[in-house]
Amino acid sequence: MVVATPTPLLRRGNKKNTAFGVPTIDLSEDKSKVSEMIVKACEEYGFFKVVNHSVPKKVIARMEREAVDFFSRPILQKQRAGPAAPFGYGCKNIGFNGDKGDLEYILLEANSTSLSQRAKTISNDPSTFSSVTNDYVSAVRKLVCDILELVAEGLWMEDKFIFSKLISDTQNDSCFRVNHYPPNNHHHEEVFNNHWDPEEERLHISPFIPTVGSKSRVGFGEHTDPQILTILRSNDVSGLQICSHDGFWIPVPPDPNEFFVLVGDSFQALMNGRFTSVRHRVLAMNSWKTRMSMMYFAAPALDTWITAPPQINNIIISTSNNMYRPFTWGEFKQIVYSLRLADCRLDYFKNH
Ligand code: GA4
Repeated sequence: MVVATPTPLLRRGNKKNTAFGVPTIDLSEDKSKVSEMIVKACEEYGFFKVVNHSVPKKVIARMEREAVDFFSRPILQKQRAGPAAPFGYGCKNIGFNGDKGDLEYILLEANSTSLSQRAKTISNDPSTFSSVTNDYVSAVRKLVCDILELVAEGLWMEDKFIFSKLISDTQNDSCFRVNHYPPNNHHHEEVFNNHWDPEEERLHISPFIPTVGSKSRVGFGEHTDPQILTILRSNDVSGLQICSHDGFWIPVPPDPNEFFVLVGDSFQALMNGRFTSVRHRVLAMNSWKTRMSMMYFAAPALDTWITAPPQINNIIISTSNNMYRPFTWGEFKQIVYSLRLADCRLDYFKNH
């Protein structure tokens, strides 16, 4: 069990290490301290930022360049890599059940064989695209594994690899996504986004969303990620917001040099509710610049059982029963794709 310490584990509000209360974890600090801080952040927010990670700047910059290059192409060329069903190029349509967002994206399986196939439809130089993407994905997969090992240590688990082995497994079902949000001005839309459908305009303004003038639109509607962990990196354009446990939307200032980590539904289930997945969304605020973000969604193999290991239940004194019935990642994915973006998918697996 993590022993409560008198010093605050998350330096919230500390100007140097946090902004707007986003918990920030310095991976170069003392390991036992870092592991406790990560556990705390997963419990309190399901979200944190990591600094001093080991992903080389070059690997990030190359990936960014490939993605910028792709999105700058004419729509007809981009559509050759689509539709995203679920993998490939997608524009405005999210999933299969009518969700829409003010964005275009590429969604890729994060394994090298399918990547090199897909790359042929994405780039004029597919071997460069797939090697750059592979380098990026391998580096962030390593980051996920490091973080999952720190979580296991922070929880005093006997097996340090209990979570990370789900992702280092060669059969892992992780995916990689690059989202591209048009700037929030109509002139640009006409020029850059000539496939814009004005009839859908009404979908972009919701009464629940604080508007900046009348111009704030939903880039990516609120949802939780179904996987175990997500590693997000964006350029310097804002838009991401996370929902706190008490229901407040917190804007996350972008930081192109660092990574944000999001707890997904599967981690919530693996932790028997001790961690909760973070609801988040992207609003197209009054920015004149294009936001681009890349996410690695870390998921286990399809036949992996998602259920709290016995040691987890031993350390959660208050809940000795499983909150969710055991399910495989494959089974969960099926439910995920049958529902809408904003739905609470884990509710379908709740034990009553
Ligand atoms: C949200 C997290 C990932 O981006 C994603 C998304 C997926 C998709 O775009 O195809 C989903 C969405 C995400 C959750 C609900 C379903 C599936 C769209 C959708 C409406 C790739 C994922 O795994 O789940």
